[in-house]
This record gives sequence, structure tokens and C-alpha cells, in this order.
Amino acid sequence: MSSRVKVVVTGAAGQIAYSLIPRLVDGRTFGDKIVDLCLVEIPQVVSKLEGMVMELEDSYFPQMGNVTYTDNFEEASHDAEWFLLVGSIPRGIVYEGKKIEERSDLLKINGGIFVSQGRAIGENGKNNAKILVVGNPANTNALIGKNAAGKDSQLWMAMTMLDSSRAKSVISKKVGSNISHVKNMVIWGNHSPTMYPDVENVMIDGKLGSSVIEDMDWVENSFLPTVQQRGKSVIDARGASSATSAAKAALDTIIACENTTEDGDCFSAAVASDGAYDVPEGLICGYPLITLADGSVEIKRDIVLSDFAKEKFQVSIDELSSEREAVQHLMK
Ligand code: NAX
Repeated sequence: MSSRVKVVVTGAAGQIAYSLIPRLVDGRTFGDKIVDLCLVEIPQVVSKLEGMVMELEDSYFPQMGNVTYTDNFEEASHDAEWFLLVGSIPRGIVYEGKKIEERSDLLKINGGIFVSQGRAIGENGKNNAKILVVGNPANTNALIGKNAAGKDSQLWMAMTMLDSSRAKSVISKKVGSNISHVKNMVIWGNHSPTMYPDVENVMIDGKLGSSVIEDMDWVENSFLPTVQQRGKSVIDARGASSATSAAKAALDTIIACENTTEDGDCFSAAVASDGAYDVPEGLICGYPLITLADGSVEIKRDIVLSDFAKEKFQVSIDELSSEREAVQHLMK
């Protein structure tokens, strides 16, 4: 095991990154490894990162290694083991004279960014690099990046851990149990309102969710919409999108990949389908994942989906397929 790890973070001057970056070097996420950080921003705001670096230096982080910042992703990508691709153009901003509201516009603009970032990761990142795409539309950005990277030994993921944590929170409140007793939470499909958080296969205090929560009316009309629309509810209440919870979810994804998964548990992220659970091959789809003792991350394959679950999951699979159609021109 290497005693150093190099982590590249894009969108480093953004909201999520402000919560995320300090916790990459606080000794919890990567244990006792020394963490070298390379922070990436667009040219217009890259100079702000000087302030972030000052704050990191002033924070007393014994595990912090070299910290650099740049607006050149290609330069940043050399020999990195982890890439946290947080940077993207958000919905609602005016870009080249047009207000970006539609998912299709987001796909077009951000897709281009992920082609060049993917290529650089394939060429310069470590062969076993792990890439977590946070910037939306996360699954399809990851699809584009993975395709441009063209290196199967690297693991591309899109983040669904926040959806998983949100679902665990709602379930723990419903059953009156501590959130840590809610395990095996799967987010199937796309990180979008079509996602299917699986309440039937979750384990609550060691019991299967379907035997603890039998009120399907609550599942359909309260649980699912609450989790699927939680991002929007946070924006409505806070006037800004989820930041500290998204940062925590990114850290939890890294921790889940860096440590062997407990028996009977799994974690949520979207990875390329190899046909598992009848998802078309190649789509970056939310799955149950496990990390094995040798450090490899695999899809957990023994989960049984009910007809109700299959129907919901299919809606999200169809959305992912149509997003893939929309970005065909960016795929080599
Ligand atoms: P901010 O707008 O605060 O920050 C984004 C930063 O990315 C900006 O500073 C921008 O300059 C930078 N950026 C844009 N293009 C870049 C590029 N090519 N290279 C490097 N930096 C670039 O957004 P923030 O609240 O931090 O959210 C970031 C992304 O996370 C958004 O796309 C957002 O939709 C997405 N989210 C994803 C979540 C998930 O669960 N997958 C949940 C939270 C969040 O909504």
C-alpha cells in the first residue's frame, strides 16, 4: 500500500469543494496516508484557490502533503489515484447568452468538458485510478469521460451516495431507528428524479426492509418522492444546492472504496453496466457495490427485485439510454 495518495478535485472554488477539500486531508478519509491535492478551476476563478490553499495551510492538517492549483486539467492529471470531478456548469446560469434550464443543455455543455478530462485521465492518471463524478448530469458525464479515457482498469463512478444517505435518513425516521442501523441501501438507475431507492432490499436492524415497511402507499407516495426530490427541496429552503451533504457523500464514497465492505452490506454509486440486472451494457447506472479484500470494487449481484421495483428501475434505465443517445456525438 502506498503511503501517499494524489487526489485531483475540479470545481475546487465551488460550494461542495469548500466542504469537501479540508476533509480529504483530515486523516479520516484516507487514514494515515499523506494526501497530495491538486485543485482545478476554470481560468476565470482559479486565482481564488490561493485563498483556499492559505486556509488549508492554516488549518493544521498533519496528513496534508503537497497542495497545488491550476486551470490546466491535463497538467493536474499526472499520476493521480483519485479524481473528484465536481466542477460543471450548473443549471440556472446564463451561458453564452442563454439561461441553462434543460437537462439536454446541461448534457451538451458539460459533455464537452468531460471528453477532454476523460482523455487526460486515461493518458495520465494511474492505471488503477478511481474517478467519482459529482457534477451533473453525473451519470452521463461519467459515461462520456469513461469513453474518452478508454482504460478499463480505471473505475469511473457517478455519485449516488447522497441519494443513499437521504434514503437512509427517511427510513430511519420512519422506523425510529438510528441511521447506522439502516444498511444495504441501493439507489438504482440515474442520479435524477427517476432514481429508484430500494426500500424492499434495505436491511433495518438486521431485518429485510420489505418485512419491516409494508405500507406501500407510504413508499410510493411519500418515501420515493421525498428522496427523489430532496435536492430541489434543499434548493427551495436554502436558496442554494446541497453542498455539505454532497461533500460528505463524496467522502463516504471514497471511504467505501478504500475499505472492505462488511458482509451483508453494500454501498451506492453508479458504474458501467456489464449487463447486470438487465441494464444495457455500458450505461453508467446506480448499482449496489461492494469492495473486496483485494481492493477491487464489484457489483453485488444477489439482490432480488420485485415487480414493483423492476417497473420503477426501468423508467430510470430508459432515461439513461436516452441521455446516452443525446451524447452519441461525444463518444468515439
Ligand atoms: P458551484 O457552482 O458552487 O461550483 C462549481 C464549480 O465548478 C465552479 O467554481 C466552477 O467554476 C467550476 N467549474 C466549472 N467547470 C469547470 C471545469 N471544466 N473544470 C474545473 N472547474 C470547473 O457548484 P456546487 O454546488 O459545488 O455543485 C457542483 C456540481 O455538483 C453541480 O453540477 C451540481 O449539480 C452537482 N451536484 C451533484 C450531486 C450528486 O449527488 N451527484 C449533489 C449535489 C450537487 O447538486
